[in-house]
Amino acid sequence: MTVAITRRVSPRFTECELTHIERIPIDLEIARAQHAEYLKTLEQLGCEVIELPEEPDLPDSVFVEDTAFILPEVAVITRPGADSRKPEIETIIPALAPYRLLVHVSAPAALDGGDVLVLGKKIYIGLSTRSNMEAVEQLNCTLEQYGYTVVGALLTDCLHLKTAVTRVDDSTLLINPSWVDSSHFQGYDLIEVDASEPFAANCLPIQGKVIYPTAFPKTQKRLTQRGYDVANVNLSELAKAEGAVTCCSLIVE
Ligand code: CIR
Repeated sequence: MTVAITRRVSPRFTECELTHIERIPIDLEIARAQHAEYLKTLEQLGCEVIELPEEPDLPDSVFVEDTAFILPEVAVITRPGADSRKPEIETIIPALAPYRLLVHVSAPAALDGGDVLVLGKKIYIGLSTRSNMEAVEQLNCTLEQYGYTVVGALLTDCLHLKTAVTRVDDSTLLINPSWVDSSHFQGYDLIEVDASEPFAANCLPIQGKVIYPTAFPKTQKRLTQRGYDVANVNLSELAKAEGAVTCCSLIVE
């Protein structure tokens, strides 16, 4: 059974962190309704959805992806780069403990889960405003015993590595080559986003389907033309907070 750990939208969601986009009004009720649809999609794809209670004082806490990443052997609890987000890990630790041995990164390392792209035994960390080389070094030490190599990848103009590139399947990545150097990913089949849809590189493959925003029809066509079966979700209000489809769940296979 695939488990998806999620968290309800905070009542203070409209006070979210923003780095690369302008603040525009967010409708909290629409954000909550869209989040509920996202959870329904996960359930329809066969996930057991765990919904953690809302965090009244943590605006970005719906974006649980940033608090951890999960490998077959262990789960790594991150140390989020934004101070407002550091307390988010406290309730993620007991939520993940039943599923995996937990390991941690510690200061001076900073790491958002959105910067972590796991491709087999190679783990890419986006060197962003949120994640640093100390995290790469610590993870290399911690995860070497399980056979992983951890490398940093420079980003330009986007929040997280997974804003710029995500896995579609074991051999295929969806990428915006303007935001991350595609030469990191030689050997993979790369699907480039349509140039008019720079935020289109974030997708969530689950149980043979690809959860994907309704906002990027041109890039979606590139996925469907290659035979991928897309499950659409409208996350327009969460996108105003710089969130996307991977950000709202922690997937435990
Ligand atoms: C932040 O700036 O931290 C949030 N407003 C957005 C986080 C999105 N998370 C993700 O892409 N993994």
